[in-house]
Amino acid sequence: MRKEIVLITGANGEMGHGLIAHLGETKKYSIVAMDVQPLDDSLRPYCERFIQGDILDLMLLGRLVSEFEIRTIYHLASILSTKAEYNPETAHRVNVEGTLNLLRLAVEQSSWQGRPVKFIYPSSIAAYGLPSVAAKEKAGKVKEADWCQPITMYGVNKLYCEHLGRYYTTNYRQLAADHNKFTVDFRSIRFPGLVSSVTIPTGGTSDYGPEMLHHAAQGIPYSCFVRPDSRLPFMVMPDAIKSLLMLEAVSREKLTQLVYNVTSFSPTALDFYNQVKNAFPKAVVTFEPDMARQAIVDSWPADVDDSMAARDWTWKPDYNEKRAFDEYLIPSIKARYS
Ligand code: AKB
Repeated sequence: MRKEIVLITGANGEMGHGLIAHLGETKKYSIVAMDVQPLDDSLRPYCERFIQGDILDLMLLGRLVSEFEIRTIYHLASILSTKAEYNPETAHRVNVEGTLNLLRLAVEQSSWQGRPVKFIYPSSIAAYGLPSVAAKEKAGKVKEADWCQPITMYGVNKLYCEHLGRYYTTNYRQLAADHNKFTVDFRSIRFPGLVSSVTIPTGGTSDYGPEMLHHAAQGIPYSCFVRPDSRLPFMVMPDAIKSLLMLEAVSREKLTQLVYNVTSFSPTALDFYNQVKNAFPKAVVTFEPDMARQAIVDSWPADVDDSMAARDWTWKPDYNEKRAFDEYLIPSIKARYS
């Protein structure tokens, strides 16, 4: 008998930390975690197994199929927007071919089990691409189907993988006699910039928010790479984890689409600074925009419309801006660095 598990790729990343700690605490699932980097010691007790390896390694994925019965895949591994621009082709391999490998693994598992494996895929506001700051200001809350012309390799990869997930769910092997028998149950969330009190993201373009905060808490000066008036949607990690778990749990019939926006609050970089300065009055932050990274932020929406998630699976964030800083970020970051 193969053991029933939940597979989490990108386990040592920002979201992996939050998800593993949360699922691990519930003790409801056996977790098999995967990452190219070693897993933090703090997460090991929550995992049935940790596999250090690459999602491009087909032999490794093949061994997983023979050993485990995978109920849900949280495919969190990816190369983020800024890092992806330094080597777009490598990013494409990891972000797209890696996702394709996992979708094929999910299909194989579904067919062994005679039921669709759930495939939970964090997409991003990087899937959007607004052509100018004026268009961004005018667009307001962007809906899932609008402005899908991303300007980064990461955004292109995310948008395409959403389509791949839809294809595997509804049209995979559409000419075969057994079409639609055991395909996957793909569900995706387009996340805004994420902020965690535990980890600092690496290689993203919304990183100025969390970087400013973590630098200030450690008394390290920070040079912010976007203009003070730059506005992006953000969300704290507990809400991000909550949304992933809600989307995983909802019954398929309730879902009217496979890709959903979620959001919490939309501060400018200056709003972020004001929150940080309020909590850490000695913080030294300067604004020195990097034009190339600024252009990426300018192409992402200032806000997204998450009414479809609210309607289909009762999504609502627990944290607005005030609660996020006062009740989650500031107290836990102070405790972390004290
Ligand atoms: C990034 O900046 O690349 C990510 C994202 C918005 O998906 N944080």
